[in-house]
Amino acid sequence: MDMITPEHLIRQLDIDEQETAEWIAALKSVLATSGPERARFLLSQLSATARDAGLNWRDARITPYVNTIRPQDEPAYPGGSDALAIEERLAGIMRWNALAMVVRANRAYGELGGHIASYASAADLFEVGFNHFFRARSDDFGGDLVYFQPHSAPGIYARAFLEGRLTEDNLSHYRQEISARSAGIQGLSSYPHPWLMPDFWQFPTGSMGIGPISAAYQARFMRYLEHRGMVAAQPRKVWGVFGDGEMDEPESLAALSLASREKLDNLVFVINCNLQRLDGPVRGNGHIVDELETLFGGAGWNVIKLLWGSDWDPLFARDANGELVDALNRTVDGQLQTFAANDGPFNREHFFGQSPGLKAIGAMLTDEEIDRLKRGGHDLRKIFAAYHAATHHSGQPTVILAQTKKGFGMGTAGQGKMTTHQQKKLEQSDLIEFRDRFKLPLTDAQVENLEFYKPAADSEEMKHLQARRAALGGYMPQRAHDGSTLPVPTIASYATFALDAGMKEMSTTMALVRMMGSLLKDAGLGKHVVPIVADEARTFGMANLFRQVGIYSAQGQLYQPEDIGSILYYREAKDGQILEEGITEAGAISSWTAAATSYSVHGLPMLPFYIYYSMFGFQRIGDLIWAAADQRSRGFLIGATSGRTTLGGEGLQHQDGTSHLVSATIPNCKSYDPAYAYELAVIVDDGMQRMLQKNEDVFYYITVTNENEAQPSIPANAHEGILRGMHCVLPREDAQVRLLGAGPLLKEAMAAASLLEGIFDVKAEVWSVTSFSELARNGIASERAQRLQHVHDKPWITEKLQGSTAPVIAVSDYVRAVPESVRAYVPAPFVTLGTDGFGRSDTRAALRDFFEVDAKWITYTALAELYAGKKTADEMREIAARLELNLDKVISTGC
Ligand SMILES: Cc1ncc(C[n+]2csc(CCOP(=O)(O)OP(=O)(O)O)c2C)c(N)n1
Repeated sequence: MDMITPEHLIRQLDIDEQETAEWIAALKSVLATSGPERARFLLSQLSATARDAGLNWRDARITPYVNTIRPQDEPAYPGGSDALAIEERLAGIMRWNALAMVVRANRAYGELGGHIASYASAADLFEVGFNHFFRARSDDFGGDLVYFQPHSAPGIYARAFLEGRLTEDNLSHYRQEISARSAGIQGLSSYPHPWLMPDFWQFPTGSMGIGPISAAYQARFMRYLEHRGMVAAQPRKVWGVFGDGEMDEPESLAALSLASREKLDNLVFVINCNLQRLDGPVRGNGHIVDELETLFGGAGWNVIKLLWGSDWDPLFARDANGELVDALNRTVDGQLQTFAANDGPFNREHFFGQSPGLKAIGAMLTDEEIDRLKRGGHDLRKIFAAYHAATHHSGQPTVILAQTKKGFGMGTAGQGKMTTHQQKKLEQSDLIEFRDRFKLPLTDAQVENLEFYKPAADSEEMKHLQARRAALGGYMPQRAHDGSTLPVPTIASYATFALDAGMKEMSTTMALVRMMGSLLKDAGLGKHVVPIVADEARTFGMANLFRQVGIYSAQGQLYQPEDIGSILYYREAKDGQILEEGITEAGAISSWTAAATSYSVHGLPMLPFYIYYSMFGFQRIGDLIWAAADQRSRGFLIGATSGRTTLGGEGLQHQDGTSHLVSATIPNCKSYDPAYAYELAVIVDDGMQRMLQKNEDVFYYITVTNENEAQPSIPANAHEGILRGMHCVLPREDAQVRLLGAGPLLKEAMAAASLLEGIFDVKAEVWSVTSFSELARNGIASERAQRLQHVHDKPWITEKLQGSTAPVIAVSDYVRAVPESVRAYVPAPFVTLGTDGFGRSDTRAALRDFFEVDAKWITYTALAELYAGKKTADEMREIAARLELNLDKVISTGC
């Protein structure tokens, strides 16, 4: 324990202790006589003087390793010591039931997994929240929102069991959702998943990092709704309880400056600093709490350290010369973990045994008392004080760094053990120890059988628990879906220009922005539309919206914009409608998710359009989109500047050839790659009908491009095909080949049809494929229905292509796997062309030649299929020569 730390160095540097003491005494006297304001003023004057003298001094951001809130500043505990005692008993019961749930499941099926140690460390943090702070939504209050640490889910179920919301049957089916369902029971999902428990969980947090960033943007979206007058301004809070290990995820820290910049005092993070993650200590050789204090404090958050329980207060009171604080400052987390894993005598010897002064402090306690010394996050009184301070703090978000013990109460079996994270089995002796530790009224046999424990309804505990929740507005978590709808404008009101385009030139991006501009003006729907961008509004031609609906800014606009004279000036406003997130796709999608779930979270449907560079969507932030899907989001994701060969010059890291492959894997995401503005209009209309009118839990991914082209008007009877994935745009009854063109490459297919006819006298039919994934899903469903139920409905694509064996050539601006997904349902020879490989920067024409997806390559491919076995290699070379194609191109797949 002989470590050189800053505190050691400070002591060595203190060449005049007498002088130091005088300065400190002077400050204390100012504090006592003139108060903290005056003290703060004097300190900043001193700081300014030091700066002027060139001292280059800055206060360290790390405060001593003690509680921020002093005992004398703690508020009284509501209900006094009686309530405290009941709540401690309740926390013990929650712990037991959570533990029993996990151990039971694993006794029966060893593969189910689950966690005991995380909730064991977090139980008190949750319980104080549930008993005193987390307010449910009611008729006149919007409710607080809580993001729960995912692997603490068993504890949340345990509470719902006591509240009467879950039954023993539910608890017995923890992590057995499928078998539960076949028994007519709601199983309990491993982690918070609204998709699986739609009446219970609100926010999926199972993927580390998603919870923190989502919570921050959720708090910001709440403000956005308030500032725009969409919901009443109420003192609601967004709480997030997260792990200290989880803070290493970049997303966890990504929104810290947003939260402080926007003064989100409706946001409280509680970081459960049990000092351990899965493999071992989070910062074995340092203090994670100090590191987080620096990070959050530096970002402008109000930081509350909640490190030690009330039983430490008398020890600190005895610590006149700071030896105890000094020892805590010096004890790194790895060592604190060892202390947690060992008993009183060990701690007496190795912690209090470090110096005579510490020994004397340790002598105030028995070994048993040393063993039971609580960390702050296990002391209801201290937790209450921290939460109380957080909820009364204004102007800044608050983080509570709550020090706990991982596996608290799991005794020698698990507390503070390196391996405790994954422990899901306990010996009988450990279970008995746990029972005794938390004074649970269970017999040995009940313990052996892992029986769930629920006190009688008229017991003190149950009455208190119910009364507290009633006082806080009801149970939590609870996910609402009240079925409110929004009026969907007629398609003619915003998209006539696209439906009757009459070969007018425009890109699909322009068409989308124009539709959105009209939707924003709609009297009924308009104010519910939320345009979201990550610093690309100008790229997508959205600058006109700056002026039209304004950019949301909590502070309004404190400057005169340089372009004030222009009609499209950069207008920021407190009631602005656009969420301009800056360069953070992760942040922008978090805003989108908040808006896309507002129908449930706030009972207020919104319609978000997040428009972004398609390459920086599913590829970059796919997991956040997966979480949005779990959360039953409803809205539009618009992948702009899409298409590997359509984006042109931007090159390898910008050209997206894969997003449709990923989006197709998300069950409730409907993906479209439209070619024409009228297709886009039909898809947007369908999306609004399904999401806003029929309340379907789906969302839409639509790729649009920046390539200008002549837009035809909508042909008759195209509607169903557009939505189901393909419709015919160039019918030919006696077609010798069929060309399926998707998105921007439809025009190449159309040009190929002309070449085939004009040069080679081959008749080609052309189909516009708006969605390979919808076609494939339909194919999979039909195939299964045939196999299992002998239902012989043909897939849409089969139905459309049957009756001919003419070869089918499909071309997409995405990798070939996208069109390949429909191969099984094509009743004719089938060839796919796509853009596999790395992108390049060049013109569209050069890229399409390079990837072999342009009109000439489509033509050649169609002829190669048509003439297979009929023409020699030389004859095919001749054809290629006529098309000016080089069949010996060295690079054929873009690699
Ligand atoms: C993105 C992601 N990576 C990894 C995991 C697996 N995982 C689940 S919990 C956990 C450790 C969490 O440690 P911490 O945040 O400190 O919480 P504790 O359990 O210690 O309270 C890990 C690695 C995950 N769920 N998500």
